[in-house]
Amino acid sequence: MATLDQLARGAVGQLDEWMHLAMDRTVRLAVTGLNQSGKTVFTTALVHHLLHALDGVNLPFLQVVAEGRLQGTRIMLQPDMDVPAFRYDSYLRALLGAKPAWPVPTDALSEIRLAVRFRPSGMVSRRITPNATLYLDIIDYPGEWLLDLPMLHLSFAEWSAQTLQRCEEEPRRSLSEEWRARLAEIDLAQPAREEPIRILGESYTRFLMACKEAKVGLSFLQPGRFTIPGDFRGAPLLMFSPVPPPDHQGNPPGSVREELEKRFESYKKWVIDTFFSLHFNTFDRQVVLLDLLSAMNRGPGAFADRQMALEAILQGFRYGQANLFTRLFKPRIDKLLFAVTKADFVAANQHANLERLLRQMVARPANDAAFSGVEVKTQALASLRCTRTVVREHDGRRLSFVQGIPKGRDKETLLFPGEIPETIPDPGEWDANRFHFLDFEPRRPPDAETATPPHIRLDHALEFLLGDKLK
Ligand SMILES: Nc1nc2c(ncn2[C@@H]2O[C@H](COP(=O)(O)OP(=O)(O)O)[C@@H](O)[C@H]2O)c(=O)[nH]1
Ligand SMILES: [Mg+2]
Repeated sequence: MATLDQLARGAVGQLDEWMHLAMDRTVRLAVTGLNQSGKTVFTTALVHHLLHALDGVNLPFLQVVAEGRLQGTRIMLQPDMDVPAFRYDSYLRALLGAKPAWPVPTDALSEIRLAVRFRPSGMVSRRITPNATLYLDIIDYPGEWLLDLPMLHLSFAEWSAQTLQRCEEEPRRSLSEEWRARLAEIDLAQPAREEPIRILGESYTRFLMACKEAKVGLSFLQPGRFTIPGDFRGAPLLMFSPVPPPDHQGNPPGSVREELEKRFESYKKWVIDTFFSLHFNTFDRQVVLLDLLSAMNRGPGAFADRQMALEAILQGFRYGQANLFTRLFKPRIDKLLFAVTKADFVAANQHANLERLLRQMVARPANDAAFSGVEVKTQALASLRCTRTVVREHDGRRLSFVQGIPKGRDKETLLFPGEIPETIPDPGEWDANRFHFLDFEPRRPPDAETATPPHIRLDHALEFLLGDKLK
């Protein structure tokens, strides 16, 4: 039985929690983006720089640090028992090890909680609490899960028709051959049996995975969980496929077609219940990361597909409209950051154009969100800067190069990555290999034991996301 002392301590704990909530000192910051957009590295860097903010000069633009009010940051026990932990330690070990390596890719939601202690700047809050604590939960989740938003207001027949129509164009056309051959073979009116449905579902999943492969690099792949299944790999929910419209006999009860439709509907319901109601509704602030440069490497087709995927993802952040999303959920997100990651692929003088491109890509959702009172920022950043800009004369012109270790090599190389256009080029303006931005190996700073690794504008991002909560 609990002693009086324990009860009292419990009550104090609760009161403390309540005080924090009342004083608005808890923030749930969600980080999303498609596969490989840089979520894990961003979250790791964010945690690392906050933990080391007192050591040095790594976050000059974060006011609470610049004003000397930060007292320290600590990793806390995670609040949600049923959510995987964000493996900060192992990611950091990989990045800053003797032979630095990028973290192993992950494909599920994970979470980490920090407590940031600081001295409030205002007279009143200082009188109430000379020391304040901001509890910061950071949640990293796959952007692919948001790709399902447009499915939620489609019927199975509508979604099937749209998906099949997309398969009339290359590269989807060739990649979908095997799956479409199976569709042609299967009698959708026959009584449903597990095996043919599974074979069809697996074939459709293989098609999606082939579209996703690096050299094709398509992004608009629905259902999102088919490519990033998380815990539900192999469940019937993730085992269906779009189908052509029925002929005159319609949907006989108990048929394959009816079973597929049932799975589609339960997928929608499950996605809403598990992700949107359980997680998405609890986010206060959202970061959307975009790997614009790798998308440009893949050429106009893949780039346009990425833009379509982005539009779908951003439906979640289009407030103020009577869309399904706002009817289903009451989003409480009050700050939204769109960031192009890996800005260190290009020289510093190209960052302004990178930000311009980003602004064009997210103009509509950014405008809608801002109109509804959400604060929006767009910026370019590098969570872990792996190159430095070197300016050299070349044929009488001053050119900006980057110097770093390209992926797969072991020596520093000086490269001219090319220039970022001011606007998104029209499909006709992309000659073959117009863009060729290289990936880099993570670089260990020479004084890795003492110094924090370099970044680009991570402190600006932090000030935007948390500055007001650390006042
Ligand atoms: N040069 C550079 N590469 C980065 C940076 N952040 C991420 N990357 C690259 O992008 C890859 C994917 O990053 P990751 O954080 O795992 O992406 P996630 O799938 O969104 O979690 C990494 O393996 C790196 O190759 C960065 O700040 N600079
Ligand atoms: Mg990741």
